[in-house]
Amino acid sequence: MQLEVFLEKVSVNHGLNVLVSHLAQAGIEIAALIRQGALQGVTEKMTSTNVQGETQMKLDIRSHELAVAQLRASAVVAGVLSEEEDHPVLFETLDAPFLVSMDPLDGSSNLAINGVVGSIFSVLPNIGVSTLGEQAFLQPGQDQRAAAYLMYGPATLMVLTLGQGTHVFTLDHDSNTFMLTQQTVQIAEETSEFAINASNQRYWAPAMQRYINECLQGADGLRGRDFNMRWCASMVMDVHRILTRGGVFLYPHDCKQPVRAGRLRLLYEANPMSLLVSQAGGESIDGKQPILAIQPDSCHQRVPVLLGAKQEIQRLREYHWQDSDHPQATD
Ligand code: AFP
Repeated sequence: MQLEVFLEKVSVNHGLNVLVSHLAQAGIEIAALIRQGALQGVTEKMTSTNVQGETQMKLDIRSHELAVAQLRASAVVAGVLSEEEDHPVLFETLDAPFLVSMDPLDGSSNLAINGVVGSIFSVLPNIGVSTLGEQAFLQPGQDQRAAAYLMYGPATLMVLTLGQGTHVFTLDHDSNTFMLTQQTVQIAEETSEFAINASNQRYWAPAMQRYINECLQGADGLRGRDFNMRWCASMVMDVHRILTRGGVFLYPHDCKQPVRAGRLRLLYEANPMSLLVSQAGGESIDGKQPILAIQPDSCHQRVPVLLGAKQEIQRLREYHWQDSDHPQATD
C-alpha cells in the first residue's frame, strides 16, 4: 500500500496528510543527495557551527534547506524549528495549523564513514505562533500530532506515527513512492540488548552504573542472562534497531558537562522518538519521568533519554528514584 493511500485510510486530517507527504518528499530529496556521497562533497565540513556549537556538515545545511522548502510548500506549516538554526523559521502562512521541529540530518558525523544517518520530525499544533513566536514550539511531547524519521540506509525508510501505532514504509526507488512494509510495530517488553556510549561510563550517575554493571555481569549476575551491546552514534539507526528487534537506547545524564542535562535535544530528537517508541509499546523517560510529559523551557533544551523495552525502562526508573543523590540536571 502506498503512503498516500495509507494516510487517506487512517487519517481524517487532510492537512496532516499533506504535511506527511511533504516530509516524505523531503526524505526522497535528501536520500538522493546522500547517495552521491563525496561526489556531492557531502562529507565536507563547513566552517560554521550550529547553535549547539557543533561543526556543521555541508549536508546538514542542504538537508535543512530541502526540508524547509518542502514544509513551506505544504502550506499547512506556520514555522519550523531546526537543529541547524538558532531560531525558528516562520513562514508567511502564520495561521497554518501545524508547527514542525526537526533534526534535518541526525548522525551526520557518520557521513564521513558512509554510515547510516536520518532525519527526525516532530509535528505540533500551531497554538498561536503569530503572537507567541518561538514560545509556541514549547509544547510537551504528548501534544504532538505526528512524529516520523527518515532512515537513509541500504533501504530508505520512513517510520511514522499519527497516534494510532507506529508504521514502517520503504522507498521504492523506481517509482519514488513509499510503500507500507510493516504496520503497527511492537517492541518486546523484555530484552537482552542495550545501546549506550560506554566511553562515558565514569561520568554516569550510580543508577546507570548499577544498571549497566548488572547487564555486563550477564548470566553470572543478578540478571541471570547475558546481554549484547550496540552503539551506532546515530539515534535513528539505534532506535530503528529497537523498533525492529527490541532493546534499550540510553543517553543518560552524565557529569562530563554537569550543567548539561544530556546530549540529545528534547523538541526534535527525544520527543518524536519517544512518541514513535511509546506508540510501539515501549517507554521513554529522562531517568525519572516520561519524556513526553516534560514541559520544555527552551527550543534547544537537552534531556537525558532512556527508551525502549518496557521492563528495562521500569527497572531504570526504579534505580534512578532510589538514586536520590544525583537529581537529574536540566539545562
Ligand atoms: P551528530 O548528529 O552530531 O552525529 O550526533 C548524533 C547524535 O545526536 C545521535 O544521533 C546519537 O545517538 C548521539 O549523538 C551520538 O553521541 P556520541 O557521539 O556521544 O556517541
